[in-house]
Amino acid sequence: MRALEVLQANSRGAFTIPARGLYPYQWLWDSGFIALGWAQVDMERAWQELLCLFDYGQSPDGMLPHIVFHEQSRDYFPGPEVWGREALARPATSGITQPPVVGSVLLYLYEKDPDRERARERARYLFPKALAFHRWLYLARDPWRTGLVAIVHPWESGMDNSPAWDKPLSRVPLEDLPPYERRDVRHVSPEERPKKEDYDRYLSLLFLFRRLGYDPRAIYEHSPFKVVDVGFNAILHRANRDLYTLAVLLGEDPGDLEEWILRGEVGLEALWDRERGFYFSLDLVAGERIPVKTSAGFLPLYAGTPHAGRAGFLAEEIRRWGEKVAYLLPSADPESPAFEPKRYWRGPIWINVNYLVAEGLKDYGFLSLAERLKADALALMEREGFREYYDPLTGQGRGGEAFSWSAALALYWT
Ligand code: 2M8
Repeated sequence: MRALEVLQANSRGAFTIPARGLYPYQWLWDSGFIALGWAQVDMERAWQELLCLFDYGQSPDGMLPHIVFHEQSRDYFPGPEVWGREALARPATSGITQPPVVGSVLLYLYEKDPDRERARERARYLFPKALAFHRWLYLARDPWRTGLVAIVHPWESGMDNSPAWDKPLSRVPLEDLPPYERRDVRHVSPEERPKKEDYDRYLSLLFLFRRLGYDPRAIYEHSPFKVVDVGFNAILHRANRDLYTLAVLLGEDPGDLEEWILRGEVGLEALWDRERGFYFSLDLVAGERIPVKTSAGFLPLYAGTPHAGRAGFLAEEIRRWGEKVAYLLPSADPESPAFEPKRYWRGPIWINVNYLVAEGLKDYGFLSLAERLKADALALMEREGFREYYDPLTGQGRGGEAFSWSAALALYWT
């Protein structure tokens, strides 16, 4: 299947599912990457992707959920009945969020659209909604105004079973869970997915949040998993900068963006570990750094916060990882004992991360390394098709097939 055919096959009118069977709804950060793909072939469809997300997904307090359950499906667990957030007039949604790439995608669409009237009209409509989402993130997840927001569930990082979450997740008490049946392992081999222990804890957190009525304040206070994810915050910082640019272009009031940018820069740079020369996430419950090297640690390049010296360290580290694998960029340090080249976010290559890190490397002038991340991603997709992820040692495609954000980013790059 060609890249555009993948998007067309996964399109459900105004939104695009990540993959048939495995992920039958609209996911938050997937839709951002997918809109970048639509923008190469059908600008109106790209705008629809974001409009659909905000119009149907956003709650009155600004929150954007990680899944909008537009349709009924028996393919996915946990579905809307497990989350228990059915709304009257809108589709049901999940009760947690995901990395905020949409602000950056909004600026991209605004700049790319040749129909300037449509671009202005759509951007003016979506800008305050994107701003409200960021305001919600700071209110709900940074009550102490540190400049960094917390995630309360591994699913919020988008990198679900990242080895960085092993320790903080192990502290989550197991609920007396009702019997449940995973559906992901009907579509994909269990060796390529999170383990049962992980799912038990993912669900324990879900049921806790549900009992708390999804009240953001109660969740922040009581969640036994509370982490400052370097990847999430890097993406948020870049989106703040991009929304600020958009505000200036549109002549809109930038609200608190300037303050968030200033505080975010200080916050992100505080995640740098001088001894180990890497950016690490913070476990807020234990009050300690999580010294586990994953690809999220390179995302400050995309945020644009490191000074040249630190950026150089990161580029060197990527080159070192590159000597241990056939293709870049593995999602976890290939030398670490936690590295599993086939298992989801514990080693495989993800096309969206290659895109984000390559953008950052380009901004810092590491052009040949940026080119390698892009070339490796394109070579893998050419050889194996648009898979969800790829084994960095053999290049073998893994996880879902005909995967939307892979196809979308191939369109973006070619
Ligand atoms: C994966 O996560 C979902 C939960 O959100 C799952 O495994 O059920 C992750 O790779 C996530 O980053 C992605 O957005 C989602 C849909 O592609 O799948």
